[in-house]
Amino acid sequence: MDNIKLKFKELVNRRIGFVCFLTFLIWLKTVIAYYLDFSLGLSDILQHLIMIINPIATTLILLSIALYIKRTKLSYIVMGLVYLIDSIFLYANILYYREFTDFITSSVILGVTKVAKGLGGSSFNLMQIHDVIYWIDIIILIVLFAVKFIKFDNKPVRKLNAIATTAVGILIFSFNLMIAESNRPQLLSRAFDHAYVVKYLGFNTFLGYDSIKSAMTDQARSTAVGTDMDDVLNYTHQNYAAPNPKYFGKANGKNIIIIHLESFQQFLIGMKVNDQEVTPFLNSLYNDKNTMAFDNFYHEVGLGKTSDAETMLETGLFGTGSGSFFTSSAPTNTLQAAPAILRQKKGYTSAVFHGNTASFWSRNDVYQNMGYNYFFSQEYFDNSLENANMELGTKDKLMLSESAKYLEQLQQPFYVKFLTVTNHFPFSIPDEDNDGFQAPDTTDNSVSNYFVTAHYLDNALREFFQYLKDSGLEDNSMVVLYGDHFGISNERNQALAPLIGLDPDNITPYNNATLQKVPFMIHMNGLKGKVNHTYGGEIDVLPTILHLAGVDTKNYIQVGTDLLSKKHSSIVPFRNKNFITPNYTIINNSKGQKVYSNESGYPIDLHDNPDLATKVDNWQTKVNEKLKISDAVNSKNLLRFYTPNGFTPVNPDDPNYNYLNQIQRLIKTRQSLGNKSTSLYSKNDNKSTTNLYNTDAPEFNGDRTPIDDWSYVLKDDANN
Ligand code: GP9
Ligand code: MN
Repeated sequence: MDNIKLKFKELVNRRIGFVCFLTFLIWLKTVIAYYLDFSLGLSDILQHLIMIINPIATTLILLSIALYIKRTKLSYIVMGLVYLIDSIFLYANILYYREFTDFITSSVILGVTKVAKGLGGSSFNLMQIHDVIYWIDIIILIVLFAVKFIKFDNKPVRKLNAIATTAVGILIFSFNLMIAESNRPQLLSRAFDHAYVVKYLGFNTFLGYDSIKSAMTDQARSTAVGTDMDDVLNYTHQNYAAPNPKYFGKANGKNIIIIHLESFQQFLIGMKVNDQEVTPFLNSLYNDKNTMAFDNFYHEVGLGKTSDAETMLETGLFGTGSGSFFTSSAPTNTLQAAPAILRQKKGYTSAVFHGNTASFWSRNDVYQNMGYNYFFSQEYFDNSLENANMELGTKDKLMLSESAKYLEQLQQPFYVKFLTVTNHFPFSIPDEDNDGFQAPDTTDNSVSNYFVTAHYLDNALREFFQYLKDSGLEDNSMVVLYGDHFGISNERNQALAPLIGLDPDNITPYNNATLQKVPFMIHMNGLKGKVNHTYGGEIDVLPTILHLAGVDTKNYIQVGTDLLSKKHSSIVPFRNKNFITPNYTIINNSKGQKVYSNESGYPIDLHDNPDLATKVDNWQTKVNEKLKISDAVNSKNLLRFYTPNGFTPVNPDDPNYNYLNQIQRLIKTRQSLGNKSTSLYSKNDNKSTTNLYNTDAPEFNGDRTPIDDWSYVLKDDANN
C-alpha cells in the first residue's frame, strides 16, 4: 500500500505525471457526468467504449501546452487554468443540458451575457446535490498542495517529451475519430444532432466543431449574392397556398392580440389533476363558439426556444439550426416581419408587452428591426411591489393588468403581443399566488409545479379576457393564443407519464414527438368556432393571420402555409428534420429512420411497405428543402436583395421604433391626432378604462394605483 502511495507521489511530483493525473480527473468527472446527467442514446457496447475514451484526447492535448513552458510557476498556472476552464465548461454543459437537453455551442457562449442577464436565479434551481462530485476534485488538489504531498517540479520537461505527450493526445484523438466514423459514418459531414457529436467526440470537440461551422456561416453571409434569392423565390412561389376566400379578410381592420403562452403544452387543455381542472378558463375558450382551436398543432422551435417561436410567428421563417436567430443575425438582417407588413398594408400600430428585461434574447434590437412601434418591458411595470418579479420577469397577472394603461393609448387597429413568463422552468410561484390548486404528486418537483404555474397563467388570462370584454376591445379584436414550446423536457417525461396515461418505463420517440403539441387558438366574434384537426405548426401562423387580416402573402418570403387554405401543407417539420404528417411520425436518430403510425403509435417496417417508403423519402426531401430555404435566407441575409412590391424595408433607427420616452410618444400622438385619435382612451371620451381591469394579484391588495399609474416610468423616461 505504502509502495503504491510512494509511486503515486513520485508520479504527481513530476510535471508530465501531474498532467496525466489532471487528465485522469477530468476524464473521471466527465464519464460520471455522461452517465448521471446526460442521456446520449447509447445503443451498443462500442458506443459506450467510444464515449468513455472521448474525454481523454482533447484534455491531454490542452494540458500538454503547459509542458512547453520552462518556467515552473507559469507552467503550473497554465495547467491550473486549463483544468479550471475545462471543469467549468463541463459543469456549464451539465446545467445547460438540464434545461435545454442540448450542449454549449460557440453561439451560446457569445450570447451568454445577453441570455444570462435575464435568466437570473433560474440556473440555481438547476443545481443538484450530487453536483458536489464535479467540484470536490479542486478541493482535493488544493489540500494535496497545502500538505505538500504535491510540490512544484522545478525541472522543465524536455521538449521531446512535451511533443510526445501532445502526440499521444493526437493519436488517441485520431483513434477516437476513426472508431467513431466506423460506428457512425459521416458523423461530421452530415448534419447529425449535437448529442451525436458529444457522444462520439466529447464536449470540447463539439465546441470546436460548432465554432468552425459558425465561422462558415459568417462566411456564407459575406459571400452571398442577389441571385441566391432565385431558389428562394422559386420555392415560395411554388409552395404558396392561396387564402381561403371563406376566411380571407375576416379580421380586416380588427385589432390583433397575440398571447404567447410560455412553455404551454396541449395536454394541459381539458386536463384534470386531483379532480381539479388545470386550466378551466383556457378550456372554456378552447370550446367557445367563437374560437377556432387546433388540436394537431406543434411547436417547431430549436435552441432559441421562445425566441424561435417569435421568429416563426413574426417572420414566417424558422429559427436557426443552432443557437438563436434573435441573438445572432436578427438584430442586423433585413427582415419582412409582421409589424412592418401590417403597418404598411393596413395601418396597424404595434407593441410588445413582456415582463423580462428588454435585452433578453436581444429583443430590444430585434423588435426595432422588425418595426415594432413600442416595447413595454420590465421597467414599464411596477418593480417596487414586493415579489413582483420572478426569475424571468414580472408575474403575468401584474404584467397583463398593468399593460392596460398602455394598451388603451395605442392607436387602433393595433397588433400587439403579450409574452407571458410565469409558467417557465423552474415553475415556482409564491403560495399567495396559488388559489388553492393542489399540485399532483410526481417524482419530479418541477413537473408537479408545472401544473400550478399553468393554473396561475390560466387565472391571469381569465382576468385579461374579462377586461377585453368589459372594455369593448373583444368586439373589435382577433385574439390569437399559442404555446411556444414544451415545458416538460423529454428528460422529464418519465415523471409526467402517469398523469397523461403513458407507461413511464416505455416512453417512445413517438410519445416524445406527440408531446410537442401546443395549443393554437384564434378567438374572434363572428369566427365560426370549432376544433380544427388540421396538422400544422408555428411556421404556418404568420400566413394564417395575415390572410385573416386581409393581407395576401404571395410576395413575401415565408415558408409556412395558411392553416385555413385549401392548399395548406400538413407535413409538419421539426427543427431537427424529424416530421409529422396526419398519419405518420418520422424520427431520425442514431439507429436510422423510424416511421411510426399515428393511429397505433407503433413503428412500421418499411420493408413490408415500399410504397410508403417512397412517400416518406419524398416527404423527407420536402422537409429538408423547407428548412434549407429558410436557413439560406436567414444565414445569408438574403432579404436585403429582395423587396416585395409596395413594401419598404424597416429602418431600425426611425424614431417610431425607439423605445425611450414611449409614454410621451403615446400622449403626443393622441394629442396631435385630436379627434381623429382612435385609441380606446380617446374613444372612451378621453377617460381611462383601467378601472375595468380586475385582478386578484396579492401585490395590489385592493389598491388599484399600480394599474392606473405610470409616474414611475415617466420619471425614468424624463431622464432619457
Ligand atoms: C424570457 C422568456 C423565456 O424572456 O421569453 O425564454 P425561453 O427560456 O422560454 O426561451
Ligand atoms: Mn419560452
